[in-house]
Amino acid sequence: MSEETKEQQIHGGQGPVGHPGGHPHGQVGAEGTHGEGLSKAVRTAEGWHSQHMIFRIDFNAWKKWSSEDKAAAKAELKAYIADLEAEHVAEKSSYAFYSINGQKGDILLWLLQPTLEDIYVWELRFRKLKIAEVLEYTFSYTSVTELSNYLKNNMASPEVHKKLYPHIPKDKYICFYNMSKKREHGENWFILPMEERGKMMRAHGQLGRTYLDVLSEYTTGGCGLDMWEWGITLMGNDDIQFKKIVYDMRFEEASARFGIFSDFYVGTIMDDTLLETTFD
Ligand code: 76R
Repeated sequence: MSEETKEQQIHGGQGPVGHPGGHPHGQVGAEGTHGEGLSKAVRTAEGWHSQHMIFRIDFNAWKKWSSEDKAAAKAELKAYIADLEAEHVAEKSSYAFYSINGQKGDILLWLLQPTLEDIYVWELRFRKLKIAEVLEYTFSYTSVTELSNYLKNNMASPEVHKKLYPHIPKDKYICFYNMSKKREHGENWFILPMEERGKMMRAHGQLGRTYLDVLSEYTTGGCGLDMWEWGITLMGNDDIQFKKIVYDMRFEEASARFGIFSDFYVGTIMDDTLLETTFD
């Protein structure tokens, strides 16, 4: 099978969000056809839709609830999470539910679903839960799992499939943040020649891979969907590794010269014990 044919399968109908007739921009060769005046877009593959949502808990309101109402709200929340878990186990979608440290919010719900509509429906269900009466949004990020082909991946390989349709682990800790790349006069990622970007991304990938025994990383792309160009989600059982990888990457050219970052959201998996501690 030629690379081109594999390529078309990725963009042309394999998996839950494939476009049956093939997406017109998804069947280009190694590089995109747009922006040729300056430089060429890298080819990307997309998978599930993604939405990170951060909520703050209004504890003043929560404390006023009766213990019956609290118990009912927790049971309903647990049933919702159990429904997400059932889809996750069946590999139809995935999700993460974590606490968040600091004052940027208290809980993070990350939904990965085949379509934008699926995300919306799960989000609606969440917001109609009784417990949502004490939750306020502090941040949300809508994007789609993305793998760019700077490294000339075999887009039909199982590794690529795992990146696009991830089975999110139940690791103890999460670190989520956004990144964009500079588009400033004199320092503009998007007008660099493909070759130069490729060189930087290969160095980036090489460094990244040295961390794969201690964490997982998921890149989602938000161009045209949200404010930031990418969302980075790191998961692992030792949060210090988040610090180490992000620090290490600051010295890599791609991040050092071009990286612009959002706030960082870090927290702990919301298991039954932490859920009880949070909503007591
Ligand atoms: O190995 C591969 O085939 C994929 C190579 C790869 C790409 C194309 C890769 C690997 N990344 C890619 C793209 Mn990444 N990544 C980040 C951050 O904090 C910072 O300084 C940067 C935030 C981390 C921590 C990280 C980790 N990566 C991207 C992109 C899109 C850029 C573009 O298209 O211009 C961004 C914004 C980004 C940012 N990266 C890896 C990692 C790790 C751990 C890996 C190796 C893991 C893996 O391949 O699964």
